[in-house]
Amino acid sequence: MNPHLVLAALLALGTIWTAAWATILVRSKRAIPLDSLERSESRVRVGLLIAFGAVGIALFVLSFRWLPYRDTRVAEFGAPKIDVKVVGVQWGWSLSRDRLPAGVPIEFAVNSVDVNHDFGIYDPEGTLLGQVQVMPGYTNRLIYVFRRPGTYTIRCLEYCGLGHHTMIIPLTVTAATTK
Ligand SMILES: [Cu+2]
Repeated sequence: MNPHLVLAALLALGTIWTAAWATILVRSKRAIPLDSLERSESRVRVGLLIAFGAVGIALFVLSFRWLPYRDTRVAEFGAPKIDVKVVGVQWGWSLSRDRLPAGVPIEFAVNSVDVNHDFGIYDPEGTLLGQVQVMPGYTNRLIYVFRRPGTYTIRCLEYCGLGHHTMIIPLTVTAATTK
């Protein structure tokens, strides 16, 4: 998500919030009978509650398309054409293949044989492209399409013991489609 959009949304919500409370403050200075003041304040509170609830629910629903779950990844990248089995172990990675073609949806099926790890893929410039939790007894899935060939890097992103920092291996992405 564009960080400037997030900032703009936060500023807009903050402005509305501040304006709403400023309005309440200004109105509360008028000498009006206490019971009618309480009634109007409670009306404002209920109105604000409904308004912010509606905005929150709308943002929650709109954010579904960014969820990194399998169905949203398939919708974004297409059905995976290559499966790669990944096993994390203290302290290393085992991949069923370490040469992959660019431009093809790839599904990494990720598992651990001991403790929790985290499977992170970095591009040749060191930017994190995607990651999933690596858990014993559960296969987590990450679908990704490499846009260009190069030497990518897999790193463990969850501290998993003394040798955690050694869980780094290269991943070669080739231009040609090799199955
Ligand atoms: Cu680790």
